Amino acid sequence: MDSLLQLKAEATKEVEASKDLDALEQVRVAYLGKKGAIQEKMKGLGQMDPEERKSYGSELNQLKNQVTELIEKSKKALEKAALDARLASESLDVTLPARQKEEGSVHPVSQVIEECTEILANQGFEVVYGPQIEDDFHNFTALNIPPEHPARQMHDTFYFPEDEKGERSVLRTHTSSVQIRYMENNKPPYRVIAPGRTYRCDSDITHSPMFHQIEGLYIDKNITMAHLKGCLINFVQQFFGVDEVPVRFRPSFFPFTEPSAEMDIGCSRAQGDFKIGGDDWMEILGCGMVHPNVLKNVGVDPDEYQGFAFGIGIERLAMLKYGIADLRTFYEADIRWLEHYNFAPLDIPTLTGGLSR
Ligand code: 2NM
Repeated sequence: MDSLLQLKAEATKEVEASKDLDALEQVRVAYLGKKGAIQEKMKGLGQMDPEERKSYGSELNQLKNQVTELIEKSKKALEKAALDARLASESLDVTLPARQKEEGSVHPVSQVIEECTEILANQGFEVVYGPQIEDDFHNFTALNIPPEHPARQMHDTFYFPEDEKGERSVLRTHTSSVQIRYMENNKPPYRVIAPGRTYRCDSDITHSPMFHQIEGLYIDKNITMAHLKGCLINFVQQFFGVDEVPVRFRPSFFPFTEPSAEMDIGCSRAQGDFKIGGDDWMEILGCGMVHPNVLKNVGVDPDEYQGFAFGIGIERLAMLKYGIADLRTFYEADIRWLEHYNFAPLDIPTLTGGLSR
């Protein structure tokens, strides 16, 4: 009996000395395990006479239950202590400053498309879109571009392989094709702009095989070159944010307009710096009165309707307005470059998104 009391005293001492769950488990194995001290004593029961076995067995069982209870209690206490320690060490310091939220910014190409769209939408132009893969008719033929025209040649245009009908699709070389589609499907009068990607087989420091355009078209019964000039002068004044932008219109040639012109703005360029105003001229867009053949090709009577069209290169405009020196940087997808321009994302639906159909 004394040895059981001693065993209980030792077990109690060892349980109390267990500072963590691992140590406690070792104590449990030492006393209650298959080869533990209590189990060993159980084995001795067989050699005892019945009377002794009964009382000793009962004492032993009681001891076993007591030690089990002791260990369970200690286990709960240790688990709680471990959880408390974790809660204390992992607590949140709500007084720490918030981590900076990373926000995206708008690419200069998107920014300029939005700026142009806003200005022209205020002049009543509606935004339209069309496919980037075009057929020969919408990209060339309807625009009065003859079969032998150099723009159609392999080295200027990206052609797809011939289809079953022997026809070759192209990556559109301008967004005029969008306006052709619009005119086919709508009745004049109309005023539309078509922004988007365009492709030409050209790649050097000033040319990218993919670039962006915004083309405008205004058709009604009495639209003249005066409206064209008014529209574009107003456009550049708003775009560059100055009241007096010197402009000039130089005669030019496009198969889809007659007469055709190029618009220059007066500027000064000193040591790579660009300023509006000065004795220098910089070409910024092409324009003209839509050729009667183009109107006929889309089912509009040129004796009843006429109007103007223009085409603007977005990258060129962005380079002028924001002082971007190298065209190639537009397509490098360098986050640092984007952060440098840092155009804030609009949190209202953009005009380009909001006005499209
Ligand atoms: C330019 C210059 C002049 C143009 C013509 C048309 C259409 F479809 F109406 F015929 N859209 N855009 C045009 C006219 C484009 O880009 C330099």
